[in-house]
Amino acid sequence: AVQAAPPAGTGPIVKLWSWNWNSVARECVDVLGPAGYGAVQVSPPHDSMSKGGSVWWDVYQPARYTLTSKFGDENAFKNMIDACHGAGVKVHVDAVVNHMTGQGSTSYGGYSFSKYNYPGLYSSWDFRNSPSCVIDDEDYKKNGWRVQNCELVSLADLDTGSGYVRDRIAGWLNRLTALGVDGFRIDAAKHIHPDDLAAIKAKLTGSPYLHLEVIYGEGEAVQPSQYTGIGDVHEFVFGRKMKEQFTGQIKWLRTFGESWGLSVPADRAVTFVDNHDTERKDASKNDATLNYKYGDTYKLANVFMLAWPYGTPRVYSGFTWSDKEAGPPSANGGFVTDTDCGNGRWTCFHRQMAGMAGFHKAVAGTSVADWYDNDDNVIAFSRGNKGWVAINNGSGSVTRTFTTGLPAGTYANVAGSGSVTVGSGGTASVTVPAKSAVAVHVGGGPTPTPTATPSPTV
Ligand code: LAG
Ligand code: CA
Repeated sequence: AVQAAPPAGTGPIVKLWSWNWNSVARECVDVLGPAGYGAVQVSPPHDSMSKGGSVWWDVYQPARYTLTSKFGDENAFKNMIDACHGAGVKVHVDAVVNHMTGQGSTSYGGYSFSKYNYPGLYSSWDFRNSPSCVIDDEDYKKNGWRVQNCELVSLADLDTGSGYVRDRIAGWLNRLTALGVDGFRIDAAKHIHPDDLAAIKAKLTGSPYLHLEVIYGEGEAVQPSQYTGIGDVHEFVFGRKMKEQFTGQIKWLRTFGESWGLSVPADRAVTFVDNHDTERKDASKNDATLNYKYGDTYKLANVFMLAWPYGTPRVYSGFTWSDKEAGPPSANGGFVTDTDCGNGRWTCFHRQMAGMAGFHKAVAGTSVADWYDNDDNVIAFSRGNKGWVAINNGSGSVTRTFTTGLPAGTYANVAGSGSVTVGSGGTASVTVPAKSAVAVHVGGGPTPTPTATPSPTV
């Protein structure tokens, strides 16, 4: 199979994490398609061990490759794909293929299994368990073999060197492709040897877009660069840098790029401010990221991600939490209930970024120009003659005349409300309130109705 890179002008990925299939289907039609999101990444759809809805992480323990999960059945899954495709949105599936379960014996499909025994699918000899070993923290720096062949948090590690196992994994992914799935996020890709992953990829039908979760760690034995020949790779340094900058001074972002020590080149990177793992990290840890609890700071970091040219951005949208283990809203023994963006249980953060999804799509292929900063926490830049953005991460409102690079006209602020009027010289007087952003692009959003006294503010 050939790696299909997203074509220029494709909208960003949105990860609707822990959403059920019916809710994703509705969101594709109502919000994602109209906003210009290019793809939606959904949670693992396989049958998994079940903790009755009390935790979120049960779905990272596959029990069987059937579409019987807490997010809905095969019909709901298929309907979701059709609805999303109808709205112009591709569907990416979270593929958990490094391992099976580490505990328990109840699945959402009501099937019996144990750690190294999955009737009809895998038996003891399909795992690297004689003797079994568990990955230790020190292995990451010292022993790449153990990172890929021992158990990740005691989860039964599949022998991905075996032809039988590779066939089962490829068969599962190909079934999803046959149902219309367009791409896969490969869970724990760092724990699968690149040769094994390449061999599985060679058995895939069609050309699904692959993005691999290979978490960068300084000086580690397994590096993202070992995987960029197989698919795009998740850029974990990006989120760490966003936290550092947006809790400091954002003027430094002027030079943001590979020279900052990012772990994946721009044309191979999937960038994100946070994901379901990093949002739960203790804030004191150096791999912790911003998350929805940071409010406007989080929002501004996402605006920057969607406005700055680096990789394929992915907006994250999960459920609200205080207990790090707690599962999504559910009923009837753990089945995830329909998303309600108004009940406070879901962040629905991607809706706040809907306008910026369109911005990202509109400015594809253009370069950064017209940089401005106030030597502190306000920045602005244009993207060719297609778009312009100002980000105020400071505590006071800023009003000034900016060079926008845009043709004269009035544009809707897709990062907030109000509009910007650009004069014939490409300049505009704009007010950017504290902790907010103004973003405008050619062809984006409805042209706002001019008011009696055209106000060039937000
Ligand atoms: C991932 N990427 O590589 C996922 O993004 C991450 O969320 C998964 O961990 C992990 N790899 C395995 O797919 C999550 C939780 C773990 C949880 C695991 C399996 O962060 O805490 O482990 O899913 O459900 C749990 C218990 C462990 C236990 C393990 C096996 O927390 O204490 O050892 O289950 O029984
Ligand atoms: Ca492995």
